[in-house]
Amino acid sequence: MTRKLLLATRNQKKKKELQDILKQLEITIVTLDEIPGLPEIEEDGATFSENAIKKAVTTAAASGMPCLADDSGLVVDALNGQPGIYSARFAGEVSDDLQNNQKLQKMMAGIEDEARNARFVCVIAVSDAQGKVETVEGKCEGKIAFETSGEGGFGYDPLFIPDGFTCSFAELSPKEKNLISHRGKALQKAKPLIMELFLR
Ligand code: ITT
Repeated sequence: MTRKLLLATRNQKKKKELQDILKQLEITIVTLDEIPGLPEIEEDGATFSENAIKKAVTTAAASGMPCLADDSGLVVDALNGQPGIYSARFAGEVSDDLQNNQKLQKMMAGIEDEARNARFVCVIAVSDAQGKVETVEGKCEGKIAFETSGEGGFGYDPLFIPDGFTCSFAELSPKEKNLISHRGKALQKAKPLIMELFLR
């Protein structure tokens, strides 16, 4: 039997990270781009977990395939947890990474180094076509930099200095980022859930 898992994301850079981390599993990864006609999903949950579950369950039901969804974002202490679940559209409904980073930098202006703590959070939901769903979470603690640096990664990576490092996520290689990132940690926890899907 072919083991096929559908990744429910439209973010191409997130998709690449998920594919890289999952490539050790002996399963075929299929993405939304390969399956036309699947619904757009409104992310209207109040938590990362609600959004990840909605994306995974709705896509699994519509495609008839087991499905993995990621809801993630940056939680900044000095901004009372913003941008949080609104990370993708922080600077407006159609905002891009550059605009989101500029808004974050502006809101963090004048905040001292000791008060710049933040973390990336990633919730992964894994659902079968019948809607049986489980979630796991990964976090990566760090600080918001004063200036952007690096060209790699995506989203807020140029402004995020992970704990134990002096460079930003955007200056790490994909392999280095995946080893310590919120997504890398969540996916390590998700691996047994994924394998279990195919034993049912
Ligand atoms: P899908 O819902 O289609 O997966 P999305 O980009 O809308 O794509 P989310 O709603 O989960 O995904 O929002 C995630 C946002 O959080 C993302 O657009 C970035 O702004 C930020 N983010 C998440 N993980 C990140 C990472 O590893 N590095 C930098 N920014 C990240």
